Amino acid sequence: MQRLLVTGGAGFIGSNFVHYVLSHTDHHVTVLDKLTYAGNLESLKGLPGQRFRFIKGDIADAPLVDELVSSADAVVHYAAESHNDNSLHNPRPFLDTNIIGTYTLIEAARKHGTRFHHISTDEVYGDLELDDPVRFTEQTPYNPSSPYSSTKAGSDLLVRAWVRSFGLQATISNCSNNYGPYQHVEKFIPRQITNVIDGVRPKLYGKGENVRDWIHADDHSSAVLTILEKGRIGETYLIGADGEKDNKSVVELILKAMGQPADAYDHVVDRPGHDLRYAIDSTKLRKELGWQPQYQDFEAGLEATAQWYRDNEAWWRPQKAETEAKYKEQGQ
Ligand code: NAD
Ligand code: TDX
Repeated sequence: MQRLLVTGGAGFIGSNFVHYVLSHTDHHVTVLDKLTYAGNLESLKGLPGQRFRFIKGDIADAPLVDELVSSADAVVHYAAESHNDNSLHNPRPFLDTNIIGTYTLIEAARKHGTRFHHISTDEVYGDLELDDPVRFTEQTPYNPSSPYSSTKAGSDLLVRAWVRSFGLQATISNCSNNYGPYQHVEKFIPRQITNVIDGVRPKLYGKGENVRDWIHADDHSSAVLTILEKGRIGETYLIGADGEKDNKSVVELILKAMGQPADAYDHVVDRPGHDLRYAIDSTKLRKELGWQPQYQDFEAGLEATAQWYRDNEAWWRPQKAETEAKYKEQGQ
């Protein structure tokens, strides 16, 4: 039986992971989360009290982190400032959390000899051309574009250096774009689903040609658990489910799933520095650790996600008006 410390467990992917771990293993989970605008305790409702506890706090708070890491068998580090658009308008919190927060955690993990898994993103590799025959692999050079992705790249490099210089017992995973329940309404898919619920037309940045490689959050969780159990220390694993789609097609599928005409969307101002395409080659994870994604039908997954937002309006409604007001200021 393992005691896991999950940072950022009140956010989108972290909360999905906590639900997944508690229903698929006997592990005990402690969540450490600052409850920023992106954290929501409602995402952690109904979990078994004997195997779950929540601590509100900052991953950059060294004494708190030291105490929690000292009593954990493994740390799974999801906490981050995660939204590219926010990073373009106010980068500072991205440095504080993604860089200093990660540094604080790995210092504690090295002191206590604790197993550490660092969650990262494919965005550290920059972007690909639409017709590039090659996808990202573990060997692709780092080339991040935004304040968000550059701080995630920095945090990955810190973890790699701590492995090499101090023998930190760490693995790293870089995953593609996630979708599923509990995702904040600032993000692309939930923003458009909740717009349609509100009778507002979806907003596509620029021409909508940009490609993202979609994976269901549960498939991300199963991959992380696999790496935690079987991954080789010091290794990086790319996580992806062969889910490439351009943004225009995703909006059209959302409109279809929600009974609207396929062209009922608007084009808005593009994101500065907008990465064109991400695509993951997850051969290493599949071959070496035997992982497989379970959600192969993106359209069905999207329909289920749209239904989740219809059924859980009380979860997202409090964030919607403020999020849209911020986008409006930016012409988006
Ligand atoms: P999110 O913004 O939904 O959640 C982040 C969580 O971290 C929130 O609960 C927030 O309160 C918490 N947090 C922020 N700063 C903190 C701090 N200083 N101390 C403690 N807690 C803090 O993010 P997400 O989309 O769930 O992403 C989680 C992780 O997965 C991030 O590391 C992100 O880079 C990575 N990732 C995300 C995606 C994606 O598609 N969303 C894809 C690949 C990797
Ligand atoms: O209203 C929108 N319209 C639009 O066209 C929004 C919010 C986004 N977009 C576009 C921008 C991207 O091409 O949709 C795509 C997805 O946008 P986001 O949901 O903001 O995700 P992205 O920038 O791709 O980053 C996400 O995946 C990688 C997560 O937010 C990151 O945390 C993760 O690292």
